[in-house]
This record gives sequence, structure tokens and C-alpha cells, in this order.
Amino acid sequence: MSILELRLPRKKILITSVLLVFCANLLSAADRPNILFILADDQSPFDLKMYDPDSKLETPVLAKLASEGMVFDGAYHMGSWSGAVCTPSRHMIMSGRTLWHISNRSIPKRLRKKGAPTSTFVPADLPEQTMAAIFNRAGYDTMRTCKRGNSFEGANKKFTVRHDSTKRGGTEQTGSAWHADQVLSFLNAREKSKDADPFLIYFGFSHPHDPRTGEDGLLAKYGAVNHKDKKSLPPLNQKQPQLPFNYLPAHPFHHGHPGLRDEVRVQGVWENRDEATIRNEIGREFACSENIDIQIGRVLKKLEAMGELKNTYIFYTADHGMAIGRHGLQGKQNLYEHTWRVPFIVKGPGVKKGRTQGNIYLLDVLGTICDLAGIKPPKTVESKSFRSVLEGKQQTIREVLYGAYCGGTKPGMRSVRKGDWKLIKYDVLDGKVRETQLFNLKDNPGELLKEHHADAVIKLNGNTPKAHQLNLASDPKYKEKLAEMEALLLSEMKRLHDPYRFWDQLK
Ligand SMILES: [Ca+2]
Repeated sequence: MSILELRLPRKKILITSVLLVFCANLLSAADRPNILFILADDQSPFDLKMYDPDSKLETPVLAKLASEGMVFDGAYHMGSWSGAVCTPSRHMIMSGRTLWHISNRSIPKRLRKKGAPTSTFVPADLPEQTMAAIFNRAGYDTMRTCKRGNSFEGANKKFTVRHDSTKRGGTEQTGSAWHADQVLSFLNAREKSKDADPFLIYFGFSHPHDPRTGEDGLLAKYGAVNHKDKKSLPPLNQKQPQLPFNYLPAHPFHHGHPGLRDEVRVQGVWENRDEATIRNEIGREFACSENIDIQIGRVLKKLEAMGELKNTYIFYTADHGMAIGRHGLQGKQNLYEHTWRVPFIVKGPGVKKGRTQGNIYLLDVLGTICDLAGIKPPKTVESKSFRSVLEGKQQTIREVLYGAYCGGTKPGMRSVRKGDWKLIKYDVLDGKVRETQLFNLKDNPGELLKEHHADAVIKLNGNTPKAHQLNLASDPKYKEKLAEMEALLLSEMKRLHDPYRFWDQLK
């Protein structure tokens, strides 16, 4: 019995309680969760079996992560004002801000405030309010590996340990293994120095972004070759993945970005959309994606051996999706689900197992990891925390989703989704292309168009669409729904400070 208790017996309970609370606070400080944020570069959710059971891609590590954690069916990137869709996507991830609030480049010169050095919507000290800066201030050790460029350099510089390099080769030194090696050296150093601070690791890959130079063994598994000869087509091989079920040999109208690199200059594809080219290219993509899975496995194994896995939130996603033959497109500059959506898996303490809609943007990650780590995010962060979804208390945090592609001719493309309904509009090439698409994603999840119903396409992709799986925008039955979605799009454009308007939005 202590002297304190002898002298103050009646206060014993109170003092003991105070001491207990004090100790508990110390404990929670030391026990703050680690964050491992894993980002693939250019990956459609539908490449992965958990989003398309027919996919040939084998990712056992991600499959295990998904079975032990939560898989999101409604995770989106908000869009892009540049052909380099990576750039705004990564700005949004780093700052937790919406598309028209992240960079001066997003606002056309004629619409900027006269003399203003930066957009009205971009705080001057934004890099100080980004992921690593916030977590550094909260006492976290921050580490990052990723590709170089097409990113938010001001935010990237804030990571205490940083090893960025673009690694798109087919060997350990030149490919995805290099990124995993950087994370493993950080963890080895941490183990050696017995560092107990919580960590935030930003584990980015340079793949499966093109050129999709896979490792030989993995390429062979998917029947693919690193095709470099523009004058010939790659060989067909039965091991190659089949054509996507929403494949088209050409998009029905121009996408609005003439000369777009991703649609005309990608090594191995160029302007070809034939079966051999697309199947070989998907095989290359899968070879790169399986390698990513292997590399994630190495890092998770290390965390487990260190006893850190249980206290780590693991996020797996991509900066945006990808077409590779779907809808006759090749790149990331469109707003179909394969490209607007991203894969999204989370595992960690208190995360319920299963599937959820979520309706989140990548920009919600920052607010959410702050929430999970007990950090108050700065006012600049526009994320909505989806912690309640991770804990199984809610299915979704957003009713309405907005998407933009504005990197080619203006105003470009816009999309809006609410429930099962989705609208996409195109106003490009100086008014030469003005198109509206209305889909019911429950009835037509692949966003099939009338072109998918052509006999030649059905023969090629082996998929017979149902009669109603069409763009419903011109169907009089859905006139009211169309008007509702058009109004919703305009209200989202205004709410998010989209500086453009479409032909039929101008009064
Ligand atoms: Ca990308």
C-alpha cells in the first residue's frame, strides 16, 4: 500500500482512476495504428477476380486481403483536367480535395481571377496540409516509394523517407520488386532501431501502366509477349485472357482528345484494336499486376514477422481504371465504369469483413486515415471519412458521384451517378460531338451500347447482350429520369466549381 493511500484512503479510488486513465492515454499513443497505402498505376477493378470472377488474373495476396477485409464496389476517382489522369488523381489523394480545388492548372486562364497567382480555390500553403505533412506533425514516421512525375511534388517532398523512381521494366531491379525493396529496407531499419513510432507508408507502383513490360515467366503464364514491332501484330495464344465482354473494335464516336497518347501511341497497341493486340496487351497487364501482388506479399510477410500486421490498416487501390479494349478505347481518358472506378480493398483493426457499396472517392482516403489515426484533419481537407463504412455501420457515405474528363477538347466529358442510374455527356471537338448516355447499371453493368449487339462483336467476345442493355438516353420511357440526371449533373458541376458548361446547360 502506498503512502498516498495511507494518507488519503477516501481518495484512493479517484487517484487510481486518474492513474489508469493516464496510462491508457500513453498506451493509446504508442498503439496508434500504422497505415500502409498501396497504389497501383492504371488498373481497372474488373481486371481483378473479386470484381470479375471470369478474369484470368491471379492475385492470391489481394484475394486473401479481400477475404479478410472489406471490398468496395463504389470507389471512384473524381476525374481529370489533364490527359495525364494520374496527376489530378494523385493531387486529390494527397490533399483530400476535389478536382477543381487542387491546382491552378485546373482553371482555364480566362476564368481565373485577374492577377491571382493561384486559383481562388487552392490554398497557398496546400503542401503543408497534405498526407505526409499532416502525419509528420502527428508523430508518424512517413515513408514513400512510387513512380516519378505526374504527381503532386509539393506533397511528395513532405515524406521523411522517400525513394521514388519510375520502374516499368521486366526485371527485379527495373520493375515492381524495386518498390517493394524500398519498403522492406525501411521496415528493416525500423526493426533494427527498435523504432516504435507509428508509420505511414505510401507504397506506390509504376505498373501496370504501359509499357507493360512483364517478367518473362509471368508473360508466358498469360500467353503474352512484350510486343515492340509496330509493323506486325502479336501472336494469338490460347493462354491469353479473352476479350473483355464489353470490347468493341472502335468507340462509336470520337472521344474528343485528338492525338491522345494513350489511344494512339502505347507500345504494343498503337491504334490497333484487333483481338490479338488487345488479348496480348491484357496478358501483359495481367503479368504486371500479378507481379504487384507478389511484391505486396513480400511486404505483408515482413510486417507479420515484425508483429506489426495486426495494428496496420492496409489500403489497396489504383489511381484510376483503364480501358484496354473495353468500348473500343485503350486509355484512362473516359468515364465508363472500367475507367472511372478503381479497385478498393481495406483491411485493418475493426474493419468488418465483406463487401460494401461505399460510394467513395480516392480523395476520401486522407480524411479517413486521419479519422482512424485520431488526427484532426486540417480545414483544407474536403474528404468524407468512410470509417463508419469500414466498421460496417453504413453501406455508403455518398448518394451522388460526379466525374469529369477535361484533358482534351473542352468542355469534355462529365458523368453523374445516383443509385443505379448513370449519365455520361460528351461535348467535344468544337461541338462536332455532342452525345448523351444514360445507363441503368443494375440492368446494364457493362454499359453496353447498341454496337455491342452487332453480330460480329458478339462472335468475337462471346457475349450476347440482353435486349435492354443499351444506352437509354433516347428512349422516351426514361425521359423523366434523363431530365433528373441532367439536373443532378448541373447541380454537381456548380457545387464543385466546375468552370465549364455543356451545350444544353447554357441559358
Ligand atoms: Ca495512372
